[in-house]
Amino acid sequence: MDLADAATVLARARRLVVFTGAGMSAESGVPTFRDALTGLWERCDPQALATPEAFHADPALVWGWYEWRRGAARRAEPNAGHRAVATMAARVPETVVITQNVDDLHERAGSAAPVHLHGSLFAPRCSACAQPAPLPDAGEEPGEGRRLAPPRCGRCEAPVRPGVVWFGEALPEQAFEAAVEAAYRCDVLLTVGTSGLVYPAAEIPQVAARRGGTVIQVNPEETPLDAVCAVNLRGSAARVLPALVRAAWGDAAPT
Ligand code: BV8
Ligand code: ZN
Repeated sequence: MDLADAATVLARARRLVVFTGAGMSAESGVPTFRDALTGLWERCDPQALATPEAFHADPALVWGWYEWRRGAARRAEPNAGHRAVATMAARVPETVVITQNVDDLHERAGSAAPVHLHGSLFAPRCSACAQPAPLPDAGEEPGEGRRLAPPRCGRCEAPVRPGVVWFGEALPEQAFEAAVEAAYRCDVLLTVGTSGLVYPAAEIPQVAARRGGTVIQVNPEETPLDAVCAVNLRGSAARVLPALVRAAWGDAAPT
């Protein structure tokens, strides 16, 4: 099955889930999780750096990494793939965007309220009392590879932490429940730019397939999700998704 088949399935969808990973933002120049390791951090294993233990051991190293990544996300622009996802939601009555990404590119491309399973770079909070913390001013982010001491909580003086979900931390309960519910109900799930290796997020496409939903994958590489998808489109998000929108609805797809 190929793009034309995927477009036929999509055009008929009534309840669509779009499930995205770091590959969705790759063509916007946002480093994927694994390649955000340069300079000071290149020797680090991302799975070791993205943990509460790493933050506790060296807050400035971890806060610096996230602030550098937040600056990169802030300077990035949504790509044609993000815009195609926003167009789909205007065509399919019930569409839920579920993302593992911590950038805000889906929002900036017009997707309303995407479900962030792994939190967001734009929602720092107190590491002790969880009070939301103000975003540092734009341009205050550190240069690549710089340590930066985290700000202190205005209420209890504890260090502020990034608003992301670290390895070993539970996913936000409300977000995960909403994602499972959407995967349970959908008739089509489009998975884009995810390696399908991180759990429990990687369960989402499998829930949809088990419930009889049709899973379409967009990824230049093979992933474990190949096993559950009915249509496998080998290609990049910014090229395949606009073509899919054009083929499904004849729209002048976003460029
Ligand atoms: C939890 C936020 C329990 C932070 C992230 C052993 C076996 C199984 C599981 C585990 C295990 N040991 C530990 C675990 C659990 C662990 C886990 O799954 N580990 C994996 C690595 C084995 N999971 C957890 O710890 C989770 N929590 O389990 O808690 C618990 C329960 C109750 C109470 C307490 C505790 C939390 C996981 C969340 C971690 N946080 N992000 C940050 O960003 O710094 S994960 C992070 O990595 C991303 O968010 C993302 O989810 C993940 C990387 O995945 P992808 O998005 O897929 O990105 P990746 O780079 O891997 O792949 C990119 C893909 O895009 C590729 O396929 C590529 O081909 C493709 N691509 C490239 N370019 C393009 C493209 N596609 C399209 N277009 C392109 N242009
Ligand atoms: Zn506090």
